[in-house]
Amino acid sequence: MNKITNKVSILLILAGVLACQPKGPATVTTSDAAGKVYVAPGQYDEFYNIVSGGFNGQIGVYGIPSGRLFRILPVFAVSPESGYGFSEETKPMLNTSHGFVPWDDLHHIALSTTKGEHDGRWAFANGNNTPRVARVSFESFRTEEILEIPNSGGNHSSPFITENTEYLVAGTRFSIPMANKDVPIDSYKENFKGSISFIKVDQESGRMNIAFQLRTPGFNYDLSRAGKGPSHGWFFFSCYNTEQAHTLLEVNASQRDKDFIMAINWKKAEEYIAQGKGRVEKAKYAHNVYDEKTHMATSTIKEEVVVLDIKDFPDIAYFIPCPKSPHGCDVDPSGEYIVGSGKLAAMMPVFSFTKLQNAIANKTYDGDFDGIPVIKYEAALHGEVKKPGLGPLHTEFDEKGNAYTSFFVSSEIVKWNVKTLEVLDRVPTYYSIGHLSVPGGPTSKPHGKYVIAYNKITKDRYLPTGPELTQSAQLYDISGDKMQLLLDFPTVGEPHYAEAIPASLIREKSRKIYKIEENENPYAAKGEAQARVERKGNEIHVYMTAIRSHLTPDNIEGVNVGDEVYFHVTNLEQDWDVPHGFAIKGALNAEILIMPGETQTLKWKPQQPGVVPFYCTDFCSALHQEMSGYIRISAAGVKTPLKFSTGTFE
Ligand code: RUQ
Ligand code: CUA
Repeated sequence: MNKITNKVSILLILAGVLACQPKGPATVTTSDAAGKVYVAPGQYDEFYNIVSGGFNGQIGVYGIPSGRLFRILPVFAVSPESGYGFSEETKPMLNTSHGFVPWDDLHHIALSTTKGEHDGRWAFANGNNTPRVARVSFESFRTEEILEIPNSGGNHSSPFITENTEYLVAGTRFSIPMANKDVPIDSYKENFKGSISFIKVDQESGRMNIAFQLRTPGFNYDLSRAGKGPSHGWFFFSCYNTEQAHTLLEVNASQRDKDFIMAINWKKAEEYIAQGKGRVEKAKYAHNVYDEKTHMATSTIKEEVVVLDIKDFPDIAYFIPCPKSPHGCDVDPSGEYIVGSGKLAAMMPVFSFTKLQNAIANKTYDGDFDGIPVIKYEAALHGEVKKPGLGPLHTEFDEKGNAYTSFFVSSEIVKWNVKTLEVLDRVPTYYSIGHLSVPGGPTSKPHGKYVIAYNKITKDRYLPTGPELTQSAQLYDISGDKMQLLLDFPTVGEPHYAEAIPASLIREKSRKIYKIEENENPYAAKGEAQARVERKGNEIHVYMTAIRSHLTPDNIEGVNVGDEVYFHVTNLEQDWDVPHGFAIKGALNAEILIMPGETQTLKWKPQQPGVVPFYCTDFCSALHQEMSGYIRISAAGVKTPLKFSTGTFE
């Protein structure tokens, strides 16, 4: 669209908004909706939407209500945009006990909270396939830490967070034999176990470590939520495949009428750990940390975890029966109600935390499973939402006592009242919604206003792009009695969970530059006077600086085929939004992008003699095209003297 038609359509939209000023209830026209999502040029969005990228291993950052994409944050995937996972400094972030794993499947986002409310410190996310959790800083919008989770086979019920970010949990989706035991698959019932890790978060630095693991019965742990308010100190997990099938789960894991929600008293578990009752087990897992001062990541392999077997500690765990193959397991803002969403059930049970506590006190049990008490269904039940829809998955909440549940099979969002359990409204989604998000929806204090649907299928909603169509989100206004569809917006990757947070909690603290005098990277050149080239055996270290619009040094000679060349590029700029890039022909990894004040390193192995150009890849000034240089490569054994310079020219 050219600028003129663009202007015309904006005017039409605005005219439309004016033309349908409040004329009675809820008749919605397109232009009314357009007015609600229109963020005029130069204006900001009200919310950040932090959206998982699913199989791309990244996080997308969008604005709400506009749906504009601001940034793709690489987490469990290498990034061709920033060089994350390609530069020498960031490669260790993707190290695991299996080695370098450059691609994972990211499902869930958990934003840090204090007293149950968003605090804008960090976002956490799970690597589902090679079990890991990550922490992203809201100052730098970068992945600062990745912790591998041992004894896990699919890190799906992860990460979920306690009220004050004391712990994240990471529960295994698939049970496995612990300690890599080689056993027959059909010995599932006797040999396979579940595992739930409690990851302690340091309140200052955000650093994560596995405080303890719970050993749990062998079935599947799908999703989770922490208690809050009165239920703070508890965690709830949806469990399926309590049939303990190990083949054709689509049939064999759907036999029982009810599976479970597992209620965990983590404060009790914490006490047992403090009393030294945990047993130390060997395990191997990587802990990777990115240091903002050295601009470098390090990877450490850890060797042990502390384990509590829940069957040996009778007051840690209880099972609540929940019909049929529950997926979402969500706790309302008051902390009193726990919603179970049985994918195959025709109603949705809502459990009461108070009733659960009474049932435990009175031992209103229905036998046990593997030694863990099973609470009588009715004893913990607040009530059932009758005939809400087909295939309930996830529930979020607003600030007015309403719940919003996604229904995959009937492709809709259903609004209902948490106390009365009455269905209030329903809207179609296009198509097959998975997760949904109300800003602040999982916290004690929802911000409300919108619900966003993250759909699994888009079919005919957008211009086609071959066999793979864009993934998509949809924004609905929930400020009135009826939900109103406002906007479709494409997402990058497959969105699973997402959270939305007021921009005001993050915007002001966004980092602009790294101070050059605080740069502790050992390969930094903190001024052009420090730029140099050094040979150490067959390693060539180029300490290079970048500032508009030249690289120093930009002429290098005396390098041979067989050498390994490390370009350590320091960006000397101290201005916001002036990264420089670096690329050299034949680099087998990638390019790098260096933020103001930062040092990043690209490794390059010349393979033949000649003169090779390198240049800046980020259009940084009118003379960006001039920001380039040459390196001369001599054949192996040729003694060309080592020489470097900038600016000598006759
Ligand atoms: S899941 S679509 Cu991986 Cu969170 Cu429910
Ligand atoms: Cu620096 Cu272009």
